[in-house]
Amino acid sequence: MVVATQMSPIRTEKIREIKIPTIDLSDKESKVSKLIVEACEEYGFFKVINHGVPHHIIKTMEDESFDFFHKTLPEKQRVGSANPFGYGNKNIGLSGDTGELEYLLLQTNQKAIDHNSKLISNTPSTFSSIISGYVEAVRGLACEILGLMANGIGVPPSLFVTLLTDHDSDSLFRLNHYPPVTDTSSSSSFHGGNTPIGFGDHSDPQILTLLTSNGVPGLQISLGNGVWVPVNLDPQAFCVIVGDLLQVMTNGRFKSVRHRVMANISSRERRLSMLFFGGPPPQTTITCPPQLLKPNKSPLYKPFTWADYKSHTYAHRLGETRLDHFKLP
Ligand code: GA4
Repeated sequence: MVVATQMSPIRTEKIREIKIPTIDLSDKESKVSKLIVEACEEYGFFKVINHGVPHHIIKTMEDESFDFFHKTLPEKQRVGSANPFGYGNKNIGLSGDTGELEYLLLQTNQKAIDHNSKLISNTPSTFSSIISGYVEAVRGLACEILGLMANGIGVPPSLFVTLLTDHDSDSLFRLNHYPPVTDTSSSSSFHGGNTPIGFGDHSDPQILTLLTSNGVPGLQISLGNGVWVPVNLDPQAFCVIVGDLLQVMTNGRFKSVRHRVMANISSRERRLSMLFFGGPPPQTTITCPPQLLKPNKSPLYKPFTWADYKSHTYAHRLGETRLDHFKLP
């Protein structure tokens, strides 16, 4: 059912309510792998509950994040401006994109965590162990989900899972803070619509993303053709977002879903989201393994390394469909 239409001088957008798949990972009776595969094929997006990441790990990370964002601007800027890693305020990426948010974007290796903890917190060793605890727990969940996906499509789990467990895996951690926007007339982030944007329409370049938030709304996923679906997320769940690399590795069977965050104009509360982006080691060649190529179906994309794809990503705007550049004729 279409419940609202936002008039836009540039494109017609419809907001639709659908039931986003919610998968209970503790349900050993159900065909969890099959449900995950169906969700990746249809939406490139699903929620997981009973995922095994202890609530206190999520809550402590959330509290630490709010502590950081409550600091003064000069204190936050001590982390260094996001280039692309560090503290960002309304600027996204390196090509001039903007949104109504502030964020921390960090690499997940221990050296980077230790270095940044000294700049972020007054108690760096405590902060470092909180962030490492969170990242490792969520990486574990990402590996479990990748293993279930692999099972569901009939390839050995190690084919996917080792990409995130490798010592050089290139995963990122991001904290996004969307404060309430009270004066929309001062926003420069309309992106052609009537409502300011928190984080513009894009797909994630990595393999998969795990997102949790404090329950304040804003996230929407695209069904294509200008139809957007709001995602209501309770803080006990994770959203799983298929990234561009997984789309290539499954030869287009799984969809890397476009998503966006509307600016926080409807709530007085602050929206916080915490995202783990699972990426492989930079020199990994990304291609569809032969066992996943269906008979009579040729590869859709030419092989490329993750390092190549990242350079391409950072040389372009947020909203671009980057995989088009790697499509085979
Ligand atoms: C989208 C997913 C992740 O948040 C991110 C983003 C990155 C950034 O903010 O630095 C990018 C964006 C993301 C895709 C296009 C480029 C790069 C901003 C941007 C304009 C950290 C990532 O890996 O790609």
